[in-house]
Amino acid sequence: MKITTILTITVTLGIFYLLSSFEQKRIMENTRKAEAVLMSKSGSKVSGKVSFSERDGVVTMKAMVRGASPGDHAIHIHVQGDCSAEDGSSAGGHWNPTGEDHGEWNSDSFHRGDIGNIEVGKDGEGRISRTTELWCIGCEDPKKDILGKAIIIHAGIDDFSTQPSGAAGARIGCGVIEDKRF
Ligand SMILES: [Cu+2]
Ligand SMILES: [Zn+2]
Repeated sequence: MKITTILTITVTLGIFYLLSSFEQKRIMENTRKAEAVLMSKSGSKVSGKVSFSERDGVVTMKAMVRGASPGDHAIHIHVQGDCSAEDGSSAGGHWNPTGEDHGEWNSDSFHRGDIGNIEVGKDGEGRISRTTELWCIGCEDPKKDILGKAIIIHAGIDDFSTQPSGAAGARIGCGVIEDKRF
């Protein structure tokens, strides 16, 4: 191989490496992350984690629940980031910064905390994900900012119609949404 060919390949690879590390850095700097670690409430055995990441104005949520009974369980963002009460009541009502009625996610009227229902299998595990421009992580717009709120998992199903909270029953899991800087 000619020396010029080797040089050309080396320089090209070097440039690719630099560009990809710049791109990596750009993505890291433009990504914010938050997380809620779920603790059991009302005598349940629920655990799990809800992670959020925001990039270019879009928030992606991934929730994982363990130790719940098989079937659908309501999952919401509640307004107070306080899981201290044994029944989860300290988390307050649904996060509803736009003053709408309770409802199904992305319907005509819904709370910004109305994530929906998480389907739990026979093994007690369930997952749900959401991608939205309606939330942000620490942007200080009170209509969008999810930091410092609480994730609540309920014993029952959200019927999407009963006011103000979908008749979802007891609170069996709770976690505060906290900033997670890398
Ligand atoms: Cu709830
Ligand atoms: Zn609601």
